[in-house]
Amino acid sequence: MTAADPDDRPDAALLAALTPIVGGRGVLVPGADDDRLASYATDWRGAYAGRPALVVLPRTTAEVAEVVRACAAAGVAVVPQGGGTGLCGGAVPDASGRQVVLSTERLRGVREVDVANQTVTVEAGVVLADVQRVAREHGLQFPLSMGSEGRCTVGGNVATNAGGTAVLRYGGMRALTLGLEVVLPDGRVWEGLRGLRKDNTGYDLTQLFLGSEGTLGVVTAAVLALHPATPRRATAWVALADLAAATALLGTVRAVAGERVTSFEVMSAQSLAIVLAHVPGTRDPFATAHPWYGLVELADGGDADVEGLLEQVLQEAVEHDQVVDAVVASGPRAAAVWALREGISEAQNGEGPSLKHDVSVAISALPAFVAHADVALAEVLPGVRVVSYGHVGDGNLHHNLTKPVGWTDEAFLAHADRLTATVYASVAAFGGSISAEHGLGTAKRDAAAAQKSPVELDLQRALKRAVDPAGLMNPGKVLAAE
Ligand code: FAD
Ligand code: 2HG
Ligand code: ZN
Repeated sequence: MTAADPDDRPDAALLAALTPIVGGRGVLVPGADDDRLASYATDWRGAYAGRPALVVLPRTTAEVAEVVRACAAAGVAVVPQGGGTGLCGGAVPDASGRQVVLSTERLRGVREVDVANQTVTVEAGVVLADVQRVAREHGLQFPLSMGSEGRCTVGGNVATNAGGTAVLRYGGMRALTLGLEVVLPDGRVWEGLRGLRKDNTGYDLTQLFLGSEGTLGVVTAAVLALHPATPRRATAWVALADLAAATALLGTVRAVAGERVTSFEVMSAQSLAIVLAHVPGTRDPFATAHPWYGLVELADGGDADVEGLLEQVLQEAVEHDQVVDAVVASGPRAAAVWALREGISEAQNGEGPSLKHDVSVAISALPAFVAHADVALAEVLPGVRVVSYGHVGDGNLHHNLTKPVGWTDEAFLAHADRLTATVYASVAAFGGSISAEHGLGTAKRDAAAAQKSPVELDLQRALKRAVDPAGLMNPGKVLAAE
């Protein structure tokens, strides 16, 4: 984008309408503010890029409502944006230069902590790690946890129905969100900030906005469910002969440790190799390589001996040939094995483009799914590196692909569509989903539509039309613009 490009000149009438609402410092204008504007035109990973007409930074729900109303009056589309860590292009404007990016970065208030009700009410721009910190300060925890937690926001978490590494025990954002405040596409505010765990008064509007990816309105605040703190933790890093061993081990862990199982993650040998190559300070806990690795975490808030419980799990697992080797870690050593797991996403960027496939199948079908997909992928592109890892306790793998060694990015990307179609065909063969936790954005919109029945698509389009008849709220995301 350059200041000289006439297409980049902002709509003067819209600018004049928005500036009094948010103040001069609350609007970024192409040309004048190009340096600051650039980061709002792309996602954090740099995988998607667009051209905003303007970037607006409201400070309150009332300002968000006025901004949305002004945009609706001008017939201008609004793209809600949180931390920009979404992996499907949902927060990025299109290339038209006519969409307004509405950033929630100045909506950072913690409105209320209700310790007895175990809830916190926060504004949409609060960063996930800050919600976790606030909960800790009150002797509680907010268990949503993921590699992007230092940047992603509550609004983004709600809008993508984010998952992460503790879904097995606590559920994802759907389970953790009790109420919402949302600015609707016409600028009206739906005030649904109820911290109720039971509320059967008709259609569940809160859940309607979970996973709606900014296409039904701008989430401005949320009531989140907190949980008792679980300071006692025990973490194991295990070597596995294959993925079937992982699913068998999951059964053992659950049988022995019950609800204390917080995380059950896996990563393939290829995933560990790229972490060791690209993440400084990491090292392989074992002397030799193994086909798969697992990370198991137990946690308790009382005085349960979780380390003893984990030892018992591992003993049973060894007896049943479910693990080849294992280390139990605590303190900094536990943090070191978590770094191996959390580092994969970033490490994969170090190997060039990552074809991301955030898929789920039934846990029992995971080994057969991977075998099926990998045979087919090797036929499409011999040497393609499958960086498979994820939340096996939820049946969710990130079956990502990296270029063959020595290939250029361009040569690899020429095969991208066929490779992705191959993974999706395997997902369909096993009755799975092509988006387990990241959403659709623009990246998976059409592939998801192709797998839905006409009835399901009709219902989804009808919902969109009912809430956003003018089609101005993040158009083209989740569903193709009509
Ligand atoms: P953005 O990227 O800004 O936006 C995402 C979508 O939400 C867009 O469609 C946007 O329009 C919409 N949106 C944002 N804010 C609002 C709002 N206030 N109102 C309405 N719509 C809004 N995801 C997981 O589920 N599990 C993981 O384990 C995980 N790990 C990750 C690790 C890394 C290293 C990275 C880079 C990403 C990871 N993600 C993961 C993806 C991402 O962090 C989540 O999707 C997160 O919820 C996005 O939050 P955000 O604030 O960055 O949203
Ligand atoms: C994870 O589980 C995230 O690490 C990111 O969901 C996955 O980058 C990815 O593909
Ligand atoms: Zn994930």
